[in-house]
Amino acid sequence: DCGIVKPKGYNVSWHSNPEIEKHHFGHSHPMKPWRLTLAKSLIMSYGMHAAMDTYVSRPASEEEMEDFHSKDYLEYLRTAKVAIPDDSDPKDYNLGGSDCPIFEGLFNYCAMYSGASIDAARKLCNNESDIAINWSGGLHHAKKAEASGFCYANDIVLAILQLLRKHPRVLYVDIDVHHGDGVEEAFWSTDRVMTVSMHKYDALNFFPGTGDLDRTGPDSEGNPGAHHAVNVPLNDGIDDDQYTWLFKHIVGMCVDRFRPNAIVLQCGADSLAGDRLGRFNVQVQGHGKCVEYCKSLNIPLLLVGGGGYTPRNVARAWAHETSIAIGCADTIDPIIPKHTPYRSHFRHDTLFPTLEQILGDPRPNRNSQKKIDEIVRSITEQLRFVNA
Ligand code: ZLV
Ligand code: CA
Ligand code: ZN
Repeated sequence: DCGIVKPKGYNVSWHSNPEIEKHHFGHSHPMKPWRLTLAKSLIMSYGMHAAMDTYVSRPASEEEMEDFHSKDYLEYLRTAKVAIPDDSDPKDYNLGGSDCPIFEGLFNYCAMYSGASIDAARKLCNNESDIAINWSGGLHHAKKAEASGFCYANDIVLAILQLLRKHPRVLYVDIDVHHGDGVEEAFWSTDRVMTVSMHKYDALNFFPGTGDLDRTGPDSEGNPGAHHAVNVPLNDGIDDDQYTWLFKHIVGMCVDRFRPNAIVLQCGADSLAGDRLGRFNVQVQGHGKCVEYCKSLNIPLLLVGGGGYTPRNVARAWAHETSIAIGCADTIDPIIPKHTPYRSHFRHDTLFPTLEQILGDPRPNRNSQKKIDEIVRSITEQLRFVNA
């Protein structure tokens, strides 16, 4: 144990369920729920659980999931039969292809990660938590009646709907390398949720192909949602300095103009350097700075996971970010404790396995200062129309 204690007068809740980690999308599928086991192994071996209120989450009820999803889609999801993924014919609800295969226990998996996000949001609403964490959530592509990009139920939308029962305004921020299209679409026409996504953008060659700078909300000026979608389209290879500067600058402006009562941060770890599907050069430290900045705002904060396809780095990032939430990031030993289960998985890149991540082959940085300046100028202009 590393002598970590509960911060006084500050509550962090951690919502998880080992059942979730047992699900498999298929052997060649990049989404590995097992990465959650690895993250939990780090969090527990550092003794961080002692500093949090820990909850074994329960599955969401179908009724709770109907807050966003259609009855017929949920019915299909619940009864879908396991089959070999086949991309050759059009799918009902986009289910059963290679991105969104039908696997054993699929509905239970969805209900479990959704239940954890809903519970986490309720803890914030009751003032029982200052920060609530669900690393198994963050599945931002799912639509009302459609699976998309490894996401079947949108736990983020369900959690935000809980927060809106109490809070007038919720800010959603998404640092997954992919565009948070499902959450953006769900709240496209309301001024009660502002969505911000930073992502690799390439309309033709990178999933999902949406999220350009000029997609700011409904075009009709009378629509309350106008100007409430913020998109930060980036190119390959962005580094820690550029990324964290942009994050703080843009989220800072959004908070000033929108004055949110709660923040949901999707911490997709596929924005890290060396990710199997990602394109960025963000380090664990830079990724964590985004969490640290949101915490420093002193607004109820929900942290969810998301993408992340190099499991050892996903575990590093989410363990580091848990330590930021409980306030012990500066005091824990970066060398991973000897007794950590699966410790050998972290030996891959260094002699002593550490929490800090080592870059793989650095990707050339394709983000010019000129492009960064243009993004900031455009979003500054957009936010002049937002007045909360
Ligand atoms: O991290 O997929 O590019 C949140 C998240 O944001 C595609 N899908 C779709 C569009 C046409 N395709 C191709 C179908 C690919 C089928 C299987 C893979 C299998 C092996 C390795 C990589 C992929 C893959 N799929 C890479 N990118 C995709 C994307 C979906 C990305 C979802 C990101 C989810 C959890
Ligand atoms: Ca994103
Ligand atoms: Zn992603």
